[in-house]
Amino acid sequence: MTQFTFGLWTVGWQARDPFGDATRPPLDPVETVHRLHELGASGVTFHDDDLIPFGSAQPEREHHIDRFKAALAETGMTVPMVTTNLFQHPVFKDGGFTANDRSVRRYALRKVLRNVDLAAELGANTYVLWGGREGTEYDGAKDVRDALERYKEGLNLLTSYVIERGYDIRFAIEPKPNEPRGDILLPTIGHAIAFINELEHSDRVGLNPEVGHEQMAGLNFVHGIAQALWHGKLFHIDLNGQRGIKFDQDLVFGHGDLLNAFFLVDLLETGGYDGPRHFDYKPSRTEDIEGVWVSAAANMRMYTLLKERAAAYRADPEVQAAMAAAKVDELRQTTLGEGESIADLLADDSAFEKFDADATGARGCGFVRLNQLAVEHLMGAR
Ligand code: GLT
Ligand code: MN
Ligand code: MN
Repeated sequence: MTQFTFGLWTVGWQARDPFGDATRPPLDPVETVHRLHELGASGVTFHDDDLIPFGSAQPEREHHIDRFKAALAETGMTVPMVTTNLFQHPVFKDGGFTANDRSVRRYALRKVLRNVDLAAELGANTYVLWGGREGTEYDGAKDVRDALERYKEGLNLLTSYVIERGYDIRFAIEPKPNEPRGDILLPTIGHAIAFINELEHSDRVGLNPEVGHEQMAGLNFVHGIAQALWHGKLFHIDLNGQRGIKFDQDLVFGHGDLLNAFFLVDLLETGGYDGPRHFDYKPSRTEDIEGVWVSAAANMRMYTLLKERAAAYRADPEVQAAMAAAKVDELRQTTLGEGESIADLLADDSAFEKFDADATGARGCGFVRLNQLAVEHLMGAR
């Protein structure tokens, strides 16, 4: 059974945007746990402030945690991932880990550490860091090299902390190119991977890529995920939909670039990712509370349909023949033979002197035929 999870902030979004007020009432996290469970989800995720309102006193804090735990126990829902809100309160207007103001950075770290303890208590093994406010509008406002040093310092402290405490927790950075900041640090999967390689305990740090965030930058999400898998860095994933290069839409999964979603599911199902299929979407502002649950169910239904169709695509003998004709599997063969040296390659005249580049260049690759078969499977036409 596919493990589907949702952030409390997704269905709980009241649809307040920069231009308009909320169109829906607040949702009680306890109700969210029950409703998502009924719909077939296996777990929930949250920011500290989604569960415990910012600034709550200790007894209040405990009350919120206790009734949430009771809902989890009643339903058997899990909490595989937890994260921190370092973007809402005005104190974080210039970021958390990379704010120019050092006291803000120290406060941000304390806020995260407190919530990491709660994450461990609830059995979460992934802790997401989305640095939406870590960035600038003006190039002179922040020295990016200093900001990256401070980001690194923050991550090194967090990994040391979980190791010291013996927590089974890994951190997952979530890249985004812009919004709410004009330019956000670690804007893409590629930037984040390069950054992770500079960290002290880099094995404890990976990625939580979001479909729409890469697509906002015009990038191919399937390629990004494939590279993250190749580096062993796909720790978690945020599934949703986005229609091209514009503001972050957070549509239902598959309601954006459907063909890319098809190949994404194919990759997740065959590429060795065994983490939760986590939906980070926003029920559109036009929907009422009933529409919220309809859209939540739609995410899981889309994933399941795409999974079925991707499996049928792979099992289709015509697809297998088209893949063979397109030499998809040949890319798995090493370019030099086993034990073959550069000297051997240089001595092989069939590789160069006798190689007919014109004839090979004239041969079609057959990729369109293969893609048409994929689209037909996706459409249910086969
Ligand atoms: C926020 C953001 C998401 C992140 C969440 C985790 S918060 O809603 O838009 O992409 O995953 O902090
Ligand atoms: Mn988003
Ligand atoms: Mn996200």
